[in-house]
Amino acid sequence: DLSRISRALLSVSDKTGLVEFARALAARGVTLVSTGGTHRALTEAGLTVTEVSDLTGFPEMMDGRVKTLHPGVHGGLLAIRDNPEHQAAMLAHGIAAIDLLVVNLYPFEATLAAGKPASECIENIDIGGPAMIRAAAKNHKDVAVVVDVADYGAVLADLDAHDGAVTSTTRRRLAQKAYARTASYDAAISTWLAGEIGAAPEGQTFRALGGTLAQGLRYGENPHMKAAFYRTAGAPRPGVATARQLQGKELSYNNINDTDAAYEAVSEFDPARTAAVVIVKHANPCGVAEGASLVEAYERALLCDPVSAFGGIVALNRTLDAEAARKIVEIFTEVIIAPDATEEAAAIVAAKKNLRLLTTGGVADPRKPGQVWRTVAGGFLVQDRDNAVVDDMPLKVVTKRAPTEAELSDLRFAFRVAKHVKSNAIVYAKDGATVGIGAGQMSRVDSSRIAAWKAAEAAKAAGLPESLARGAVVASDAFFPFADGLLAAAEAGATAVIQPGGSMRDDDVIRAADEAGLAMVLTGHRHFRH
Ligand code: 93A
Repeated sequence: DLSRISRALLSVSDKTGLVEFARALAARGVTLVSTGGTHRALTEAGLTVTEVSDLTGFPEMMDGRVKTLHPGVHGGLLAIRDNPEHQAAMLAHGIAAIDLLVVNLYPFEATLAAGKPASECIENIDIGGPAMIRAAAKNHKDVAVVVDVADYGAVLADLDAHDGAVTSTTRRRLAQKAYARTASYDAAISTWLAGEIGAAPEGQTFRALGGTLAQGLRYGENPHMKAAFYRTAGAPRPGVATARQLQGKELSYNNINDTDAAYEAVSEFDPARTAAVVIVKHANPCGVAEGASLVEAYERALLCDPVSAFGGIVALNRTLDAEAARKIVEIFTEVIIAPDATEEAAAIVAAKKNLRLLTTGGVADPRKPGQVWRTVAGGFLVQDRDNAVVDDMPLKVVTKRAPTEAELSDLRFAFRVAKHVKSNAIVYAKDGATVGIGAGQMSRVDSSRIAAWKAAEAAKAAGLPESLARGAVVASDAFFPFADGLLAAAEAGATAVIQPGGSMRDDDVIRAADEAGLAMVLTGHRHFRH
């Protein structure tokens, strides 16, 4: 699996480390070939180097636009060494094998970043370089290709360890990196051109990120913003991107975003264990409940915040049945999403022409690893999806009083929901239903107050004398930095608390919990969601 390096072609714009690398290659008996500027740099350093025009029989021409685009170069890169016909062709046409290609491209990205005029950007679109890189990478069984100065050392180390050869492992790694480089290079050019011509996002730009266009959208989060919906490659996760829309208006940008939030949340509830419903508004759950049936779960979820639920997204973890459908269509709802729907349920929903009904074929696995990403100005962030599930966390009781079985079950429920509420998240729950949710506040104590206030409002709406927070449990997505948030919960009538722990003031918070007679468990896992 070793391939000996006899001849190397070097053609680099960034000449960092070039002379040292070339000298080290020459010292190991490698013949050097290079293009104009690279050739100049090497001969000035006293190295003996063949000019690429000797291989092609053509001078570099058209301002260097055509210098390596020739069978004398590409034949040497692409010929399969143990193929007799390829060998014969090389012999017939006087083509010499190239075993190592060292190329870094015209600095298109840097030229663009420097704010140079379009003509200069265009002149810095490398054609011959990517062509050679792709040729060498395709033929990595026989050829090593280096596109990054950082790999010079590794190649030399291979040559020394393997008697002047590069291993197949290294060649494959380098080939993968080579295609990644040409892909990102072309993506940069395409993105720039898209900006130049004011192309809609459905253009090439986003395809370069690995998505295929699922749907052009009327507009984005706001009507003045163009938008599109892309599907990424890879194992499909049951959810809004793969769902079948049985009826209703076309989904909007915000619908898709909210439906995703709702379905990811409801997928936390194993349909074999319980029916569950999540109602989402503005990407936050405003009611989540388990129930003996979907209709029961829906009614209990709705009770949490009937005002916000108006115009919401309803996600269910089991096949939508007629009973649940009948109840859901009673109020204005934007989207219903479920693993499936019975014929009768679909017919009931059909009475509401605009209401979208989506079926996914199953719930998503909350534990499944994956990546999520978001853009920042000038870049993007990638991270693992939060696949931590409270059932897998060893819960640590830190208060004098341990939670009762019923409290423990609600604590788990509340923490499961808190994972899907924007930080700072505070969730009150009772008997497997949320009764107050505080979301997205900049201070935890504000979220605590809002959640408690919501629980009081929900009681009023239901004509109940007492806040729904009374006798409920409470979950916090991250630790309480001070006792105040916890005290707000105790005041509202909560009896037990679940939170990650890990604050400098955990002792203060635990003491306050004990003084208020609360039971508290720590999960050791944080569920930030920003
Ligand atoms: O203008 S090109 O697209 N035409 C070519 O045939 C060609 N071959 C190599 N640019 C080409 N190159 C690029 O020239 C290489 O990718 C490298 O970035 C640069 C090195 O040129 P020099 O050795 O003259 O400095």
